[in-house]
Amino acid sequence: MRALLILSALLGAVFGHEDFVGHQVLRISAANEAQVQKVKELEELEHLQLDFWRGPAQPGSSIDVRVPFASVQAVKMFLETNKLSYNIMIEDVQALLDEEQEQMFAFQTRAANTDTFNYAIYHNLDEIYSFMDMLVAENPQLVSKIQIGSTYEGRPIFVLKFSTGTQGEKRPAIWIDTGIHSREWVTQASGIWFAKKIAQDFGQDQTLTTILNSMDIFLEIVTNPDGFAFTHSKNRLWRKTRSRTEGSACVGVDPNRNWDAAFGKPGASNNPCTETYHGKFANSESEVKSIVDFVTNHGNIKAFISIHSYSQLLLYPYGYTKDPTPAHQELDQLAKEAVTALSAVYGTKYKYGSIYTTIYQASGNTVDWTYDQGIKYSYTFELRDTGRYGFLLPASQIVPTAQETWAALMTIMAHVEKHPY
Ligand code: 0X9
Ligand code: ZN
Repeated sequence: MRALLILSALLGAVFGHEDFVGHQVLRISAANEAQVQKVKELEELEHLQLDFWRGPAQPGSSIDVRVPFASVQAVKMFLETNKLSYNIMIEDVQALLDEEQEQMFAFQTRAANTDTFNYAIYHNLDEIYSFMDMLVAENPQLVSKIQIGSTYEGRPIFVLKFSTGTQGEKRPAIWIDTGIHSREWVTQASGIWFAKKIAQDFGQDQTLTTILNSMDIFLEIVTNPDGFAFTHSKNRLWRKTRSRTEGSACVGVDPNRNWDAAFGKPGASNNPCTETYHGKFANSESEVKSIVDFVTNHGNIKAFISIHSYSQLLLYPYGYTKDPTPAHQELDQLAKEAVTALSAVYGTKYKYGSIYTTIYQASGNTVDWTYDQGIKYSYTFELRDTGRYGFLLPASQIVPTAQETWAALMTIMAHVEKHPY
């Protein structure tokens, strides 16, 4: 084990992994609007290189921020001076990353098939792409793989199609994507588990079989392949795409601000150096445009579910405005049923509501666009946890997270199947 650790440290040094030694994640509580403003001032101080994991949003909701070692003192001073209370959620980010790496190396073996595949550890892009090929090869009657486009760096973008229909037929369909934000690793890991679950339960589970007898399911596990590859090779905490912006040294666009729904309006940033940069124009990111083209060409998608982490939320449109959608009542009721089913599995508590009212204003986000395209059942999840580990959820929580999320997904999918529109 020691040897492995040393080896991975060496490899990290050779290949130039970004290191997070001494970085801390602080949870700040801003009780009133004035305090929220203070935190926003802190956010403006670019030299501190802060990475906001959550918020700032409404007063009362907590704010999680990763602070590089060199800024820890200054940030704590700022908070104390401004009477903002905080606690340390993660003492040393690198220590968690080392543990994560150790797990990945210790249990990693090339699986020969999807039964021996290890669902309880994190996998890299090659492993996930070969998982998809194995699943297709094992279930040729049900599963196929479609390439919907290529990334900025030239990687293929794949979607798994689960269908009992005939070729060329466009049945009403359910779309699920995971990993549009590359660092949200529990989402891609859950996507893998969902894929196996669908293949396994078809013909066994009555509800899923009924769904698949009239509808197709599309599942995009790695929605931001360049970003995901980068989280493995260079920077575990990379969120955006990897596209270059002319005139800026900063890389990447937030693929959850790049959609053509109130694009560029409040709730996104026009600064390429921020984590919520919306990009030069709507659909500038090929990872987004590929989905837009797919959805438009398909024309019969009835539910669109985009999966993120973390915070334990089930959200629906809008994010760009506080105004409720015409479908508000039904979406809210179904969200309530879905989180009830989710909680029944392991007791995990979820909140639900519109994006705007539940977290913060977010323009150009995925599900606002899909809803405005006429896809009524547009939902987005924020999976585990509520911030103890944040984006660095231990691998031991992958399978439980996927299982409970599946209960919520089944609730939504069964409702969609029963309510054609
Ligand atoms: O800021 C975001 O894009 C989302 N939070 S995250 O930590 N996953 O980046 C919130 C925006 C709306 N929520 C979802 N689309 N899940
Ligand atoms: Zn996200």
